[in-house]
Amino acid sequence: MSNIAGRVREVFRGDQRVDADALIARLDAVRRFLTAVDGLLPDGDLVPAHTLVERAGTRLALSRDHTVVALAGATGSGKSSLFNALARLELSPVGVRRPTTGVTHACVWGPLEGANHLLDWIGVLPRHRFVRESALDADDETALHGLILLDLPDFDSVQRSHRLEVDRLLGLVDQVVWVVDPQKYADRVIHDSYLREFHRHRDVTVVVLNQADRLSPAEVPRVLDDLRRLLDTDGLTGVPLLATTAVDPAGMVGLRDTMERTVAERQAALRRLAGDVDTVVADLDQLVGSARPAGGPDDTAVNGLNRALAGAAGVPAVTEAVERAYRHRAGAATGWPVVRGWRRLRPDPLRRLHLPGPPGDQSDPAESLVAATSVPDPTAAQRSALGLAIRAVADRAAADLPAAWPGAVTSAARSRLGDLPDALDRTIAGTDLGLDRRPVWWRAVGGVQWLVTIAAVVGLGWLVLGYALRVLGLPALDNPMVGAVPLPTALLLGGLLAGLLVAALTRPVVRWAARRARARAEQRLTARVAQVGDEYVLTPVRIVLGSYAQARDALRDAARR
Ligand SMILES: Nc1nc2c(ncn2[C@@H]2O[C@H](COP(=O)(O)OP(=O)(O)OP(=O)(O)O)[C@@H](O)[C@H]2O)c(=O)[nH]1
Ligand SMILES: [Mg+2]
Repeated sequence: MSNIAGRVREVFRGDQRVDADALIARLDAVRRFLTAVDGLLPDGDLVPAHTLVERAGTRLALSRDHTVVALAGATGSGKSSLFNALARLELSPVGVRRPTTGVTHACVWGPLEGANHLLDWIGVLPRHRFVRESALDADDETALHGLILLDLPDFDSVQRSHRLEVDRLLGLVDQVVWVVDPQKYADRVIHDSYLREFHRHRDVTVVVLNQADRLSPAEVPRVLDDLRRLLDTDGLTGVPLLATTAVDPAGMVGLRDTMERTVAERQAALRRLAGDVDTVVADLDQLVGSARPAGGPDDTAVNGLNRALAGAAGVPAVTEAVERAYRHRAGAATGWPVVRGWRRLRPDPLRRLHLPGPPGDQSDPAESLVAATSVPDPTAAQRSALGLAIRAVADRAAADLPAAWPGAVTSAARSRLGDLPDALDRTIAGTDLGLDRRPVWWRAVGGVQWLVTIAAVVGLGWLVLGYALRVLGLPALDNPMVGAVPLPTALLLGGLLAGLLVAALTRPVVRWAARRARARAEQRLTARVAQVGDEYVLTPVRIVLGSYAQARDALRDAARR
């Protein structure tokens, strides 16, 4: 019997050592990943990673000297029998009524104190904890010191609570010994719902074919071969597969040896967590992919955004007003003095938009910090153009990112949309439109206009005086002559003509200068509006792209075994 029951079909495969520091570094990388994607990816996709970080931290902090091994399997496969056989004591009731074990039992090899915190965390009730340590057989059991063996309820149970308990514990233990029996070893439940799920934990998986004594010696290798084939299909190629007989001490040798090796290596906890990191990283990989993140939103999209922002901010209306205001103010400064006053009565085009009026205008609203302009609100078309431009920025920036990210990039691009109108208005109000100083040439032309007007007025006065003297019969003054024309007439006509001439010559210059002022204002406004776009749209997008890059790097670090 012993040659069959204790047979080890495959030597323990998980001989790759896991370095604790490297594992901690991988867990840190998962933590960095979670920080980077916080609020950007759906929380539901991140639950396993959060659970891993939390569990691994606790497991490593609790005890690295203990190895928690669970016996899991279908009801009646012999878990409790194996548990008792390994403990060499009747600790967990073995029964005929199925299922027998309803709550997890634990047996600790070595002092219980050190293991208690671990068992509290695992959730084994104190009355189901046993200590396998006595003065009589202390030496026999030394090789298993540090082992915490768990006898789990059945996972295929009719009792839902059993299944939940098993699922919970399988997430916490360091190693799992799957117990199957000759009748049910090929059951779909164990393979589809459990073993296959554990394929990333091959290093901490052992499968035993229990009740081997119920098979003939010739049948054992055949069943083991069949089981091995099934395990290969489950993705568990190479896991240790043993035949055991719980009712015969000789049939326990192989399993006992395996347990002793596991305990001596003190690697199971680290390997299990490393397998958990592998699983989490593999699942997260599709969220992050290997796309090289763009450095930032691309130029074409940004130019489109700036144009749309300028439209929504009313830049064309303001620049139009700048041109008209220039003409208006230049006209008031250089025009014929007689009509200047009348010109001044007409409202300044910029003041009408509640933008800076002519220099010296005391009621200037732009001087207050919370200026609000009366620039017309964006039209529906401008608003939708802005929406499309923001979308285009997000789409282009996220073009190479995996499916989980474009949504986050778009949300970021739109995150401050509600603040944009005010920000744009403040920017327009605060932009120096370049009209706050009167050009010197306005003053020069204005001075000339005054001179010629004074000349005309003097000429007119002189003529009126001469006429009055003549009417009153008083001796008239002798008018000096300029060529053939009397001086007062020359002054009047010359002054008037010169005024008209100066006005006519100035007009095209004013128009040209007004267009230049408009172009300058447009340049300044566009630059300021682009800054708003950068702050309110592009920066949030860049932050998400930065988070993506961090997440990708972190995941790459976490994947490094
Ligand atoms: N012949 C033989 N019988 C065994 C062996 N292992 C267990 N049995 C018997 O199989 C039955 C079930 O054993 P348990 O140990 O209670 O099985 P279990 O897996 O703990 O079952 P649950 O607690 O219901 O999940 C009992 O009658 C055991 O005596 C074995 O290796 N050989
Ligand atoms: Mg049992």
